[in-house]
Amino acid sequence: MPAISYVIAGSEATGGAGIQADLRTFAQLGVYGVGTITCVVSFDPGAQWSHRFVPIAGPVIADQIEAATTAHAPEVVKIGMLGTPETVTTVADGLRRQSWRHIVVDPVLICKGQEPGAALDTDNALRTEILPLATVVTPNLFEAATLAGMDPITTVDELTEAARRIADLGPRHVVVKGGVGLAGDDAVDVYFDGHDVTVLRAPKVGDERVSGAGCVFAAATTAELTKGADVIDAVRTAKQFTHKGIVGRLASNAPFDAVCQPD
Ligand code: PXL
Repeated sequence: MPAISYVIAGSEATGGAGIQADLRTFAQLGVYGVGTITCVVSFDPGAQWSHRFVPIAGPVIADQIEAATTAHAPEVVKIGMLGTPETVTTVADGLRRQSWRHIVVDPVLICKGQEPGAALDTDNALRTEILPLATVVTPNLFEAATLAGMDPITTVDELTEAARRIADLGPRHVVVKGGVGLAGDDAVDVYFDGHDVTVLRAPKVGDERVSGAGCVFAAATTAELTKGADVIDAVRTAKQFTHKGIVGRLASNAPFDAVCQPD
């Protein structure tokens, strides 16, 4: 029987990020992917590719969670974009219905199509309702600064302090991704397991953000945890996998490249 990885996330219609990237990553890493859709993001080619965002109704999300978790017995789940406070509550309720070996949370905080006040409510709901359930959380620089309340973060020491503060919100394992936003030649991530800090480095590939990198990193971590890896090993594999996907990036008619694994 194949190992099953479950993802609860948004659809991103160009296919580079969101649940499309998650399910592709699961397949590439050899686990059977099951997905629940929380919202639909369709960039608008007629308006500078700005975000168009449509949430899925709460009861429809709850039905999907019921179907997925009743048909299968997933032990490891990834949480991606949720998008509204109502969705956060629906997903938190769904997660609490069973026990999990791991809940990996990619704390996708903003969507440019959303009105700022609504986005803040979603951020707060994520912090209070989802982060306490997480075993692993993978914020990028911006998300870490917001969650840790320490904007801006400009050094590895500050990245480490942010990881400690985010661990205080509940998750046992925190990976803060410096990415291209932190100065230097390397993409630096800080992993904190509640006791020890490990700094992970890989050479930066250019200095443009590549769409889907955060989704792929958290999905790869989820797949590796599903297969039985320790968190630090899962994170190391995910970083290598994401690095390869950034090198193999896919250009399109959209003004951003997307992570793409080489054949
Ligand atoms: O990469 C973050 C992200 C996650 N999930 C969805 C998205 C995006 C960015 O656009 O649309 C659905």
